[in-house]
Amino acid sequence: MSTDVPRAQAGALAARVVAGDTRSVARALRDVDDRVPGYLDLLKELFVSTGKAWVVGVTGNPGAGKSTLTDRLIQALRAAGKKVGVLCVDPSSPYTGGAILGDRIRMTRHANDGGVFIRSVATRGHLGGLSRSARDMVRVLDAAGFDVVLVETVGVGQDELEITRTAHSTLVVMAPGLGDEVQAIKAGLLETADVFAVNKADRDGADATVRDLELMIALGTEAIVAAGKRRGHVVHGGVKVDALPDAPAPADAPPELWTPPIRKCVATRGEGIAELLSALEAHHAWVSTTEAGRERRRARLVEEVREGLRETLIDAATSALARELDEAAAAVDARTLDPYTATERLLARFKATT
Ligand SMILES: Nc1nc2c(ncn2[C@@H]2O[C@H](COP(=O)(O)OP(=O)(O)O)[C@@H](O)[C@H]2O)c(=O)[nH]1
Ligand SMILES: [Mg+2]
Repeated sequence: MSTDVPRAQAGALAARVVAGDTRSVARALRDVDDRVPGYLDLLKELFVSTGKAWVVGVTGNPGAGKSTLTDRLIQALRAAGKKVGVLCVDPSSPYTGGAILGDRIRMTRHANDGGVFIRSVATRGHLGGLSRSARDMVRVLDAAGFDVVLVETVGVGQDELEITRTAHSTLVVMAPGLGDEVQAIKAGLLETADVFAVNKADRDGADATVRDLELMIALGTEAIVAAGKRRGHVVHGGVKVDALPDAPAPADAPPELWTPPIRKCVATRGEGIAELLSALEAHHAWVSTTEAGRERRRARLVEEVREGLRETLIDAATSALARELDEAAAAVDARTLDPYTATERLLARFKATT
């Protein structure tokens, strides 16, 4: 689908999105997801109206209960008068949409609620990947005035972890008996998680899962604090944070280090949801008010600009130097030129053309 979105129309559409017009929000999300010509103009217009929504990522193994829990969170947030946008993101299955269909079925009770907007996103395989699409779509919902945007991923793969970097707060959903404990360590979930939900607490093994997590978190925190003392910073959520000159001992956790709380719940029965939401809200407060939280948000925007620059430069260089690039590659292949010199020469040529 490639409907054209001329510049002037982008401004008009942006205004309708900011006014909260549902149809325009749907249209804007589609344009951004499909990257129709002019979608960047739309995002440029919208950016000034963003930065207000609280973005919550929901990740965890398939079947852990993410969608059921998301449905409950929507319910609780609606009861508190919040407008909620939801993105269900599936990086694994481009067009089948099987998992996503299931996700949406679990949230149908909100279909007629104007304060809830649910949209599915599947991978389109374009450059920059799904995490960029997800980030841009979150911006549309943010600009449209949704107080909270929930981003549910299908699983916990590398793409999904990347997507959760869009979020201010990431909820990792575990369930007993899914082999989650091992998975958590493998996927680096400890660094990603801001809050853990141990769902299906109506089943055996929930307490064991909680204990495993507690142990992991305690060990992880000690390691992080120790590393931070050595290197002068602490690392959390993949972001370097400047530590206070005299970082306190692990026992009394430093304020710049968030320790993820664990909450048990039974999503199907709606048990433990209020407590889970409070834990998430506490994290939101931490992100919003502490220097470490501010640094984390700033670092992400800086990274976004860097990424954009990297892409733009690569595009410009490869199109300006198409012939030279081929020649250099052939020379390297023939061992008449080394790749280091090739890179230096290409850079020099590119600089000369600009
Ligand atoms: N026993 C039990 N089953 C649950 C609970 N939460 C979700 N389920 C079930 O687990 C299955 C997977 O849930 P779903 O929300 O689709 O998981 P997702 O793949 O992580 O989104 C469904 O059949 C749910 O009804 C729970 O708290 N207890
Ligand atoms: Mg799901």
